[in-house]
Amino acid sequence: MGVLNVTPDSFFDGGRYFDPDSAIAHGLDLVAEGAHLVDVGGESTRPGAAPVGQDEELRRVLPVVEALAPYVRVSIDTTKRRVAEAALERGASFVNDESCRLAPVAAAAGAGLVVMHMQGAPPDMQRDPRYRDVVAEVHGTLARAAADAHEAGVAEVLVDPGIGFGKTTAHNLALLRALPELVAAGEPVLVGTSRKSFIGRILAGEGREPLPPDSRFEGSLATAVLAASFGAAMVRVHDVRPTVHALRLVGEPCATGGTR
Ligand code: PMM
Repeated sequence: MGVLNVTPDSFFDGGRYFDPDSAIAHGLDLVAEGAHLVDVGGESTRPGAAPVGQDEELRRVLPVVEALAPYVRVSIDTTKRRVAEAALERGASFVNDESCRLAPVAAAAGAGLVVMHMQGAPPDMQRDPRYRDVVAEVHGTLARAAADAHEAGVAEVLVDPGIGFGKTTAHNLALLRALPELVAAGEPVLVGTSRKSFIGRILAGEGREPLPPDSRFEGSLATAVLAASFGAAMVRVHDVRPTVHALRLVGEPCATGGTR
């Protein structure tokens, strides 16, 4: 899944693809680089981001969804019902639902659905996230959300532990280590670690300023490889070409039985 944020303020690609023409061109590049799905978002969910009104979000995403849909599966990354509905009318076929409230919308359109775990909401979710048992709580919430989505009539559901959404570095690492258990629960798993701050924190070391998003590529690739080798069905990334190349190597020895 290639990330395409049509926003001025997303933490990594914010402002790069804010006008529709550059967003569409970048989306087509992601397809050429091997993305199976392009995730179009019009509202940043970085911690502390300002909310965006519905009309503005529609204005940002709809031309991009419409232009890309003939070439690739498009998912709409939104928490707003009307934005999801309008994007599905314009050709999107997946809803990336961080709010876990949009299953009926996906079901009505025959679309796929990502259900993602988030504790709190972007304005303050990183203030002091706490869990008694992060793995049990996140996995339990996702199992219920996936069951509800199937019940609502969605056939294709992906579950996503929501790395960085109301989680400390320790919570994120625990969830990554527990991916084999989440995979074993039976729903296909999506993981989004790309360029996130826990990578910058780990690379900088204890007590130092996290490395900035521009310096988190290798860490992102490492976590994508880890997620895929733990059985994740999809990874959500900004850097599609190198990730596709790396994941081809993860799949190859198993797929061929190691021919060389
Ligand atoms: N992360 C971001 C946005 N949307 N959706 C899913 N399903 N999973 C994620 O991990 C996720 C997401 C934040 O990253 P961005 O600002 O680069 O889009």
